[in-house]
Amino acid sequence: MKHHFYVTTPIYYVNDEPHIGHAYTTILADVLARYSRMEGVRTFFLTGTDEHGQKVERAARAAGITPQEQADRTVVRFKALWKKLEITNDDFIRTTEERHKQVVRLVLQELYDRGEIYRAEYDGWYCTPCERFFTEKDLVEDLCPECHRPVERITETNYFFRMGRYRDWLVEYIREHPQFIQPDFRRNETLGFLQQELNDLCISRPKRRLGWGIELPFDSDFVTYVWFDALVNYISAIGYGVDEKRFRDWWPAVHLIGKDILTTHTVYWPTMLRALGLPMPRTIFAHGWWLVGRSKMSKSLGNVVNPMDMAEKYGVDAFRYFLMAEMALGQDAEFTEESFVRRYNTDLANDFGNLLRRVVSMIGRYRDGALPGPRNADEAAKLLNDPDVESLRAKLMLAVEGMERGLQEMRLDRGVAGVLSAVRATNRFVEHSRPWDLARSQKHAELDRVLYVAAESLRVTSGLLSPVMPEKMAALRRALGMKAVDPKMQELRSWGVLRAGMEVVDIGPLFPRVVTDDEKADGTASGRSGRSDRGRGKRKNSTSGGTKMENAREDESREEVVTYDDFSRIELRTAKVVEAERIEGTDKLLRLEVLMGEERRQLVAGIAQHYEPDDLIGKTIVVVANLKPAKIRGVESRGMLLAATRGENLRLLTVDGEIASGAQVR
Ligand code: ME8
Repeated sequence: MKHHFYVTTPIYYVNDEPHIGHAYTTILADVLARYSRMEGVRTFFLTGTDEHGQKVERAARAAGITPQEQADRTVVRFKALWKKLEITNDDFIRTTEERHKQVVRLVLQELYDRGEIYRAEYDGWYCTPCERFFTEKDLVEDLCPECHRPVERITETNYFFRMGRYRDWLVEYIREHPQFIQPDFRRNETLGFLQQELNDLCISRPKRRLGWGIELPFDSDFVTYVWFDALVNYISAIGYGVDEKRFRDWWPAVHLIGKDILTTHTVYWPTMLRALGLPMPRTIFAHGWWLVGRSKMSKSLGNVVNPMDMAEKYGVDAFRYFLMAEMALGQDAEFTEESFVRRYNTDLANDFGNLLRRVVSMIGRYRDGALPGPRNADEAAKLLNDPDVESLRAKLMLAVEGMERGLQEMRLDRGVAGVLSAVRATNRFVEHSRPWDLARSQKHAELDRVLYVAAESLRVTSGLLSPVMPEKMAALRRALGMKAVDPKMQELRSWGVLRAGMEVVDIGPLFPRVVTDDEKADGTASGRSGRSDRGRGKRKNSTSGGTKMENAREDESREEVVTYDDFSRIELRTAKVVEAERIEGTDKLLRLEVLMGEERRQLVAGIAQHYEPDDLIGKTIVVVANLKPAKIRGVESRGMLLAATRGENLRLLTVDGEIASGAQVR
């Protein structure tokens, strides 16, 4: 087991406000830090801002303010966003803080004294947006190899760090430490870069060209190159050169970065550390890019996603969940609001929310809000004699292991998917066990077992997701009557933690379904929310607090109820039959062609023993229009007609009077 975990994000430039890319790396670091704390590992999580250099100076000039004012204004936006997004960083470092500047000067002086930094005439190509020098052969079609923008020829005296001498050592180190640069293909990218000669690094800027930076301790005509300054944050924040004990306590770190800053982190930084005689970072993990649709996010395209807006609109935890579940770490991922809503509705509102609603409402209805089940560990263990319970417990343990593996392999998306699959298995377990029938037939022990097992599943799955959705999962665990809302991994590996008698409270929908614009256009939205509010009686809508479940409604106690939300997902429409024929080789099936408004559709219906094809032509029937298409005897059916049946008798549902085909049925 790791004995400590020091995780960092890049420190972000303060030339502009934060966007979803910044939010992503920071949420990722937060989630990893929270899992680490959950494992009981001592954890330190650092983020901050990169406040020197040309980018910030330019932004300040454009705004008519000083660079320090620019930094002071923007840093507030970052800090406010991290607060909103429930980020639990232990420190926030700004490169304009004295504690940082002091260490940068110390590092510079140390390297200068040891001959690792020298002064020389420089002649090269400079890319202002990237703030980097390139040699002639680095350029791609005379443009910057990184950002593909024009470069300027610059000749000036500068200070250089002897980076080139560490090339062979670095190649060797990377080869021998597969964990050092992750994922693999990024390691190969760095190794590819190191195949060419490695130049020394220009680490100064003459003040006459750029004033906004940390002055070199050995030459007051120069300031420090912004990258040389910024990278040092990872050690200045933990007391390098100032508090040696603290520094040794935390270093080395796991650095999370985007793929855009791979070279600075996997070449500049390791060589700087080597020159200082310090150990290498444990891992540098470069994640992929969030694209908006298929495009890169950029101000000029006007497609920058504002994380604050998303969190406001859909809730912080749902936003965190989406980012973690959607991106396969290392790869690029596409952000669209549509995919966000789809995942939210499927995973959270339907699967997860549904399980919670079922468990809470049935415990309220059948057991007056007190969790039934085992009173001690022995009784809990006995439940596992039931093969269905044991199989569900095994699935939950798979989810725990899957999450642990996901964390090790930096594939959080897989860890999260494993939890959702356990949630779905629990929903199936409930459906299969039919607790509403057990209640009706007074099978108390069996009913108690189902309710308890489903609640245990919620305990484990909510615990596993709590680093991703801290606030919602804490609310859920409180709803189960748990005091320990911040779970430990050990608890999640155990079975039978909940105890009979715990007070289960209804906190209303944890993830209210998002009604899409399409649904609104259908006119179903207003009906839905109006109805569901009335149907919910005294339930509270917010996730805070909660009322004890005691006002079960009569009609709900008869059997498993669906909410109006559930029902309204089924799209019923009128359809006019325009063609009908028997399907060869069967005596039950008819193929129908129906008109639904402008649309013509084919259906397959098992009504051949009740209707002659010709009798159907012209009838206006009712069809489930959004049923997943299926092939029946090789014939595609896009929808299902409704019929009333009893015994052998079957009669189609038709409409009482004239109405256009395609009309909504409610
Ligand atoms: O580079 N998708 O700061 P920066 C995913 N100050 N992540 C993204 C992203 C996107 N579309 N856009 C940005 C700097 N990021 C330097 C770092 S560290 C010593 C100095 C994230 O404000 C990603 O983590 O440009 C990327 O590496 C970082 O923001 C760049 O932030």
